[in-house]
Amino acid sequence: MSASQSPAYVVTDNQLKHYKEQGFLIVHRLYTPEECDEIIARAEGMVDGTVPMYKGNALYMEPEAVERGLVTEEKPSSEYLFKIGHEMHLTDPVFRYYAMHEKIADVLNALIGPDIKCIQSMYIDKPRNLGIGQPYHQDSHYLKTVPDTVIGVWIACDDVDVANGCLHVIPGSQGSKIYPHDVPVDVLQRKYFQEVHAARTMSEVPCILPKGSAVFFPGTMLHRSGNNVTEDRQRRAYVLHYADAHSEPGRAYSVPNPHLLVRGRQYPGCI
Ligand SMILES: O=C(O)CCC(=O)C(=O)O
Repeated sequence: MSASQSPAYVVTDNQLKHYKEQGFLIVHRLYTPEECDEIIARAEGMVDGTVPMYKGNALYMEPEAVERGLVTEEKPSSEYLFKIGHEMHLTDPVFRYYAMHEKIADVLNALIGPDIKCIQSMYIDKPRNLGIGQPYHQDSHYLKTVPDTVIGVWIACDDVDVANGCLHVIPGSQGSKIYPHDVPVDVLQRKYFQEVHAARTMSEVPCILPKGSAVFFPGTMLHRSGNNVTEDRQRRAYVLHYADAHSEPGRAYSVPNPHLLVRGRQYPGCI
C-alpha cells in the first residue's frame, strides 16, 4: 500500500484489545463470496486436472472416504477432497493473489507489524457427512520461527458452523507453552493429525462464520475443527500462515529468504 492509498481494512483498538486478551480476531467479509468461489473453482481445477499442480503441492483425499472405497488417492475427486497444500502461495497465481490480499496484509500489519511473510498455504475441505475434524493442536508445534511470530489466518469459503466442522478456539490459550502433541483419542483422526489431550478439559468457543469471514490467531493458540456431520454442506477453507519477516527460520533452508514477501521488507538471515 502506498502512503496515498487508504487501507483496505482498519483494525480498531477494541479488536486489538480482544486479540491480545482472547488470542483471536474475527474479520468479517475478508473475501467476498465471489472471491471464495474463485478459490473453490481453482482448487476443483487442481483436483480434476484442468489447473496445473505446481511444485511443492499435493492433493490429499479424505481418509475415511479412501477407507470406505469411495475414492482413491490415484483418482481424486473434489467430493472427497481433504486438503491441497502447502505451497500454493508460492506457485499458483490465484492462491498467491489471495494470500497477498490487501485486507489480510492490513490486519497483519496491525497484529505483527509491517514486514510480513507468508510461510504456508492450505486449502482444506471437509466433505459432507464424512469430513473428519482436526483435534486440538498448536500451529507453532509444526511451523517454527525464532522468535515465534507465527500467525494463522483461517478463511471460511462456505458458511461454517458446528454441524459442518467450523474452527473452535480456546480463548487465552495463546499465552501457553507448546504442549506435547500425541496420538489422537479418535482413531479416525490418526492418519494425519496429532492431539493436545490437555485441551479436552478447557473451555472452547466455536467460530461460526459466514462465507468469506476469517479468524486470525497466533501459532500458540489451541484450536481444533469439528467433523462435518451435515448431509449436504461442504466445509471448505483457505488456511494461511504468516510470520514477521524479521524472524529467523526454525530450520535450515538451502535458499536465503525462502518465504513469500507479502508486504514490507525482508532481512538477511531471516525467513
Ligand atoms: O480446517 C481445519 O479443519 C483445521 C485447520 C487447522 O486447524 C490448521 O490448519 O491448523
